[in-house]
Amino acid sequence: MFLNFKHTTLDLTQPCVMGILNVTPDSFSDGGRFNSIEAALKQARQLIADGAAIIDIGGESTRPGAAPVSENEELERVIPVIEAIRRESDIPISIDTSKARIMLSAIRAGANMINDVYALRAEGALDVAAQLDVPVCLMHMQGEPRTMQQSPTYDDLINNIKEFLLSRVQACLAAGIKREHILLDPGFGFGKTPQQNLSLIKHLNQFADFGLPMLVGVSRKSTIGYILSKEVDERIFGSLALTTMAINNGASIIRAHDVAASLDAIKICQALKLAP
Ligand code: 7PM
Repeated sequence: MFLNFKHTTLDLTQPCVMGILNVTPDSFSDGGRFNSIEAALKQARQLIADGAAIIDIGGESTRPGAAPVSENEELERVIPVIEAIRRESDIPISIDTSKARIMLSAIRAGANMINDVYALRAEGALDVAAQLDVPVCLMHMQGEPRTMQQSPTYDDLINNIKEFLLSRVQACLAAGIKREHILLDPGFGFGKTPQQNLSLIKHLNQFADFGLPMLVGVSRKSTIGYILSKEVDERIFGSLALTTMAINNGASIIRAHDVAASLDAIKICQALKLAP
């Protein structure tokens, strides 16, 4: 399977890592705008050096529990960083947003794909994504980021998520988005209990029925903290264990903070798969 960006192609025959670049006021010591752009750029260089195939830039409008961010604020956070990375690298950049205007501006500024935890359900998002003609990742989420962890319920977890993803794929196709541009994500951590999150990874191969590449984000998430009783900065080994399972069950792209470590895990999975 291949993912076609405007100027490059990503070979998904072997799984790859999408490195996370958070561009939020608290993710970098905020000594003014220039400093925060410089800090983000430095982080991006590290992700690239570590072997990221894609950089995912998010201005935190979609984070679980996060207060909504205004459109202008999100633009001011994200666009200068995209431009700065583009000045020195051709690495595919993904914009993590649910807002149509951010998608449009980000792609104009040099981003190459859309990563939307809201699966293009926000006003105007479907049409803008179709117009932009770039790859889109459709993620499953039950409820809204602010409240989704309160009491997630499903009558059949895997099938409910499959039905949702199928309906979003159909909406995308009807809007004119190319099938080759669609990626699916079951939404680990988005409106699911720890048990439900684990089921997702265990049964991930069921989402392969769509024949579309799967993206999975488990990196440092609270389900790992729940199992291991560890704080967010101590979850790297737990993240790698889940990454291994996700890869074995068919994931093509792993969205992660710890790119070098994730890539090692992926390479071991691949080597094992090819072993006699
Ligand atoms: C707080 C809680 C801050 C959770 C940030 C997060 C995914 C995503 C995120 C994912 C896709 C994080 C999450 N998670 N996009 N954006 N898939 N496609 O851990 O799992 O970064 S935000």
